[in-house]
Amino acid sequence: MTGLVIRRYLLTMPKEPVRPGGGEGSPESGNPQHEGGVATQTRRKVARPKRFKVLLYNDDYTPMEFVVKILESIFGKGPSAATQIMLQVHNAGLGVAGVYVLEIAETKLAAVHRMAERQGYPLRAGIEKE
Ligand code: TYC
Repeated sequence: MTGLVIRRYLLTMPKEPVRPGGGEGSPESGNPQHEGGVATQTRRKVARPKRFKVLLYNDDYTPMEFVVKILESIFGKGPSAATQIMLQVHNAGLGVAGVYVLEIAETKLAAVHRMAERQGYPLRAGIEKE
């Protein structure tokens, strides 16, 4: 895919340097520029969004069925995956409910806390950078 795009850029490169400070050929746009007749390609780095794990922690009071329900309703897990993750948390002390970009992870975390508080369960959850 990238190879095709670069080849296309080379075919469509302007003969003259582009206007200073912008336009399609500026470094910001990621398009090619001419420099003394030599084709150069300036490519901006595309930021790969950092990802964050939403973790669930074990406790002695939150019912297993409730944790499964949280994993299904907030994290979109099917019954089998939800049960596996719940058991992982129950047995190992913590487990990963899902991995998301920060804003989504924070929203899911808030949803977990809200649901647990409403029912009066001490379920703990947190976010950790992947
Ligand atoms: N340990 C709880 C119980 O035995 C179940 C549980 C699982 C609680 C996962 C919290 O994140 C949790 N009822």
